[in-house]
Amino acid sequence: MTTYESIAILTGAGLSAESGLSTFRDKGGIWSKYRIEDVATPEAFARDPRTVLDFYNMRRRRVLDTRPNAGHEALARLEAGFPGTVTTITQNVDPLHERAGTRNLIHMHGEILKALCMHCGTRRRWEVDITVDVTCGACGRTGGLRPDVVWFGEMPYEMDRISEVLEICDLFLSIGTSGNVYPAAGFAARALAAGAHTVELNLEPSKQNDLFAEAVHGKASEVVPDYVDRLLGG
Ligand code: BV8
Repeated sequence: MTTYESIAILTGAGLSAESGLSTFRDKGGIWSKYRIEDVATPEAFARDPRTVLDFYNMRRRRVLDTRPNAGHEALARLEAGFPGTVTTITQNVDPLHERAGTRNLIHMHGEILKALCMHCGTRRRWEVDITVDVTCGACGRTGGLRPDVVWFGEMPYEMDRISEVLEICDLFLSIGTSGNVYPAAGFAARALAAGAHTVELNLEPSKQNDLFAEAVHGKASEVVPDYVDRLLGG
């Protein structure tokens, strides 16, 4: 196995599927039950905050007692045992990477267990339902609290830091993502252009699959631990 110095990992909803969290575009996925325009844009929140808040309240309740699976645990083991740097960039808003022990983590689409006040910009940990009449503890105003997640049409978080990571990585792993949502879907091309070895670990080929030098298709709880064992010389 080549010795790498800097590993960039992109994860998506497929990594959390075996922890019981729905993916978005698989059969029966979230976008087969809800329209993005109704629940995952700032315009939807302005037009009908109750529907948007209920959508995230339902998903937040689901993550409260969800456990990481062997895929998350293998990535935490990789970060702990790899001699170079490992940066995990997740599209997921669930806390499963942290619960597995990953530390060097970028939640580019935000976190469902945090709330953001649209009036004063305060962010805080938030594990209960958000309703339109909740008052912000910082500014005292109501009606402005939303889940701290990045909606369609909003700029993902920490894009400058992500660009640096993609620029210097020599191994790029894409795990559990269909490669539909930008800018995340463009990361494989950027890693490839920077000279990285690109690997897809996914149930099936993603939209970006021709950008990967290597692909292992299967369940994350199986293919990710196997690949991490190979990287750690197991
Ligand atoms: C931006 C947080 C610009 C919320 C999410 C038209 C109008 C507006 C925007 C656009 C437009 N056209 C294009 C865009 C850009 C848009 C976009 O990409 N749209 C797509 C639909 C075409 N992107 C944006 O709007 C982004 N912002 O562009 O801002 C800007 C510029 C300057 C200034 C200001 C703004 C923001 C996008 C972020 C949206 N938020 N999530 C929430 O979670 O509710 S995106 C959402 O999709 C989730 O984060 C999800 O993770 C992400 C990506 O989906 P995947 O993770 O890939 O999940 P999916 O179900 O698709 O696939 C699962 C995969 O796993 C499958 O391949 C499956 O085979 C595999 N799998 C399943 N089970 C397993 C498995 N693999 C392994 N093991 C298993 N067991």
